[in-house]
Amino acid sequence: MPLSNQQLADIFNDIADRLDIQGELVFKVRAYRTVAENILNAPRPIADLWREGVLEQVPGVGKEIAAKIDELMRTGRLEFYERLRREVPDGVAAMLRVPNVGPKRVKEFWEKLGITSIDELEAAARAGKLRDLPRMGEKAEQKILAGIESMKRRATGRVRLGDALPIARRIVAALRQVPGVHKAEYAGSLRRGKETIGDVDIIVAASDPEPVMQTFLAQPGIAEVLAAGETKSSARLENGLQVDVRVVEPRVWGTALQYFTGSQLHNIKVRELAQKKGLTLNEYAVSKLGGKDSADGGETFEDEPTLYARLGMAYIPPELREDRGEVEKALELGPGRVVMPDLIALSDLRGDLQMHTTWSDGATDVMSMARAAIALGYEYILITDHTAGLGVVNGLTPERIAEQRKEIDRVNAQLRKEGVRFRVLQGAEVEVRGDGSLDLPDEVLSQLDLVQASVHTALTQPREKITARAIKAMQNPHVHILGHPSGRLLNEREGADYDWEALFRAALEYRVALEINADPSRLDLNDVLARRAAELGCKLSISTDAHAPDGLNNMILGVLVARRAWVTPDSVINAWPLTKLLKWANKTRA
Ligand code: DGT
Ligand code: CA
Ligand code: CA
Ligand code: ZN
Repeated sequence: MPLSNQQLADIFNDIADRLDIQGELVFKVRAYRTVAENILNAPRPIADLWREGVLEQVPGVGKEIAAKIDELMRTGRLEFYERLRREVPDGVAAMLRVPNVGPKRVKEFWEKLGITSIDELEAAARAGKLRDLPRMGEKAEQKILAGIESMKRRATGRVRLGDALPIARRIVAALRQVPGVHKAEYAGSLRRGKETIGDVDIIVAASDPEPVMQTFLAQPGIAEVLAAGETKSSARLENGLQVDVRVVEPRVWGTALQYFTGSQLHNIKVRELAQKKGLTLNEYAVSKLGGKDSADGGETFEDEPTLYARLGMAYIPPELREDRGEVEKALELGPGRVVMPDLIALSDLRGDLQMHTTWSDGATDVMSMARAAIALGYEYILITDHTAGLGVVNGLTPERIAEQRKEIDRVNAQLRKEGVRFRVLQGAEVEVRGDGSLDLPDEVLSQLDLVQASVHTALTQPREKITARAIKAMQNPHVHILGHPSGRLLNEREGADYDWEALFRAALEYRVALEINADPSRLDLNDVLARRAAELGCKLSISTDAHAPDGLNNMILGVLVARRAWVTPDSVINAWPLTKLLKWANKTRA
């Protein structure tokens, strides 16, 4: 198969990119770009010119490049290019696609900070590690972050929950400050805690919409105003996220919030039920079917619980409103009750069981993570640095695990001296190798308080193989948690194709907890899988995978996933008191 003009152009552009990152002379880099451009514009297939021996007819193609095209056409590969790809890794070259990031910056990120992928770049920007580089600063760092978010949105048109939530909270907080505003809330998929968000829907209760709209349209980060109406405005933010703001009268708050929270399927189900009771329902009111227009006759509701009660239903938390059985349940329970009253909440969590420190690829030491966790009100944390097998800088070896234990002991002793009731536990995020074996020996694993095993590589193995691999890892009696089970990255990469039912049954049998990883790019297990796992009786852990103290704040994202999965605190191991957790960890296994 001869290469197409497009394929050739892509290769030469890629060569130019990588040479550029290496700091190659400008004219050399430009020569490759020019050739790529001319190949794309060539009126005939380059393969034909090659067969005819007239490659040099293409403008910019001299002896050297003709030889390269010849090698590519003959062998399908180019030694020069293969070497360049080894020298400049794919992830490094990929960073050029980030807006406001050019070859000079890529070179610096790579050489000075060891960053080799867009994900690492994103993490570094979030951790504030880019700002101190030459010609950077905080503003440039923020721009790069917004650029990455917008790239990730472009893939699906949807923004990750973790990217939308802080923005929506900031805008809602600003709107609540506006004089005359009774209530303001984000609704839609964001209020339901969905893993990705199409757009943000904000509802405001106020008698005078004008100052609300003024404040909204003056928010920082707005790239474009899409609509500026009296009671509804829309804007597109710099990261591509669209935000709609609607102002309603305070007396219709309950119906409006319910309507715009959705989901659409949930609302359809609720409306059908209302109709069976002879009622109609819209964003303003509940009215008698066949009666007068709701505007002049309907019954209004100032909050959601009274609205659901009027329809003969228990209150339904927003995260459950997906028409996955919640409406039936609400009818069964009836007015005045709550569906899943014991649904897990952020305040139920007593610790965080996945985080990284400078012992592997984290940003800070053990004590810094401990202090941040104490400030969040936790009772314990599990430090889970990477093992050496993943090839991250600094992966843990058995020797370094012993050294780390000493540091953790020192931290615990110091906290005890200060009278702080808090325990740092030692764990590790152990690599599950391609064959399901772990990259630390059992005698080392047995010394850790809790062990998390994670599959990071060869996620595309066929279903049977990867399922058997994860199950084999779980069979190791020292493994307690399977980390980010699917390995998916939101908007970026599909997860592994497991036989989930088999995986969950194995988790149950070998008493391994499955993680809901709260990292904004993971949320893994997802809501549907986590619900099934919990239903089968599997234990879960909800953890942030923080690589810096700030990352611990992502816990809410995992909690939202767990709530969408109908999870209660009894099945979440880090909602348990420390003594119960350790007792469970020390279980002897047959
Ligand atoms: P998204 O933005 O795609 O992540 O999902 P949602 O659920 O936020 O949907 P969106 O923004 O289109 O609409 C917000 C809510 O408005 C939706 O969840 C339910 C409510 N709604 C009620 N009836 C309708 C309808 O007929 N069409 C649409 N689009 N939304 C409706
Ligand atoms: Ca929406
Ligand atoms: Ca919307
Ligand atoms: Zn991991």
